[in-house]
Amino acid sequence: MRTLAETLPKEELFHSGHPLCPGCPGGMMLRWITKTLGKNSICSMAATCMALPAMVYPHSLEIPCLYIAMAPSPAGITGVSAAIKILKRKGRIPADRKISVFALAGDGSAGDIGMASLSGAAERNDDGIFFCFDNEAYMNTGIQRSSSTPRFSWTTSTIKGKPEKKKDLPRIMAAHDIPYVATVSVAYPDDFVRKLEKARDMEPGFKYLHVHSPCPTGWRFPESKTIEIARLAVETGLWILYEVDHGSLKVNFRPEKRRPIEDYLRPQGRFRELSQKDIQSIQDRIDNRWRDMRN
Ligand SMILES: Cc1ncc(C[n+]2csc(CCOP(=O)(O)OP(=O)(O)O)c2C)c(N)n1
Repeated sequence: MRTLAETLPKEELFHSGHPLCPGCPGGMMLRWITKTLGKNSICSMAATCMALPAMVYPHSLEIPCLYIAMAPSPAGITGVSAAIKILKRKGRIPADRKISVFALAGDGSAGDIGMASLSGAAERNDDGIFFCFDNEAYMNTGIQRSSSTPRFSWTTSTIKGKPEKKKDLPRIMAAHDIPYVATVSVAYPDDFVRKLEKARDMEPGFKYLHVHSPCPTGWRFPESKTIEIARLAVETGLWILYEVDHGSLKVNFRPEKRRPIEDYLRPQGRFRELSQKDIQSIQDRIDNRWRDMRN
């Protein structure tokens, strides 16, 4: 079987020297996205850590980007894909040219500030791929809690741990009945790229990919451990890799024996204050969720 490195184009459209933090999973994600979607793509970029390679000079992202406010990155998909349609109709660009339109936003944009815009673009089934880079807080402005921050997690605005639960954005997006929703992880690149290729090659419509993105800076773990933490999230069953293809749900990876959630929580400084009771309550939630995912 060919490895991912053999399958993807050699050409790099995301370059080294970028301003992302050491150990940031966003660098890997941007490489896979740009290699899979190619030069003929346009990004609608919200204010997020991911915008830094696109806007800080010299740019490390070699594809056209609209750098727009936090809320309207999904509306960027709407506008750009409508413009492409009109330009094709007028013959200004070849009708058969495949141009991938995508939006990139953090969990704060996608789940909080831009949620109405995201829901609107999904309900209209506008043509593009939306990536939620979920590092579970507003990282770019100093690690403030978002609706995607998990319960009990330390952030600079929840210094005693966040009392509320994490919003389940992929499930909310699946409820929009769009052609494709998938959860992905930077520790599973083959699964990531396969799902992205599927979204790219599908009929026009709104596709949503939710990227679990461990952040060494905000989650308080050493920068060499990003992939390890990402893998532990999947092996403990906390982060479930699944896809909803035209309404049909499929779990893509079922750990043979789920590791205890403590293995994932303990290496992260943001969960340092958790009691055994808190840990057990997280374990119970995971067990319940897997019961729902039996089929
Ligand atoms: C409406 C609005 N509020 C606040 C900001 C300031 N701001 C810029 S980036 C950012 C953090 C974004 O967090 P998230 O969307 O989770 O992405 P991350 O930085 O974690 O990648 C904030 C709050 C903004 N640009 N616009």
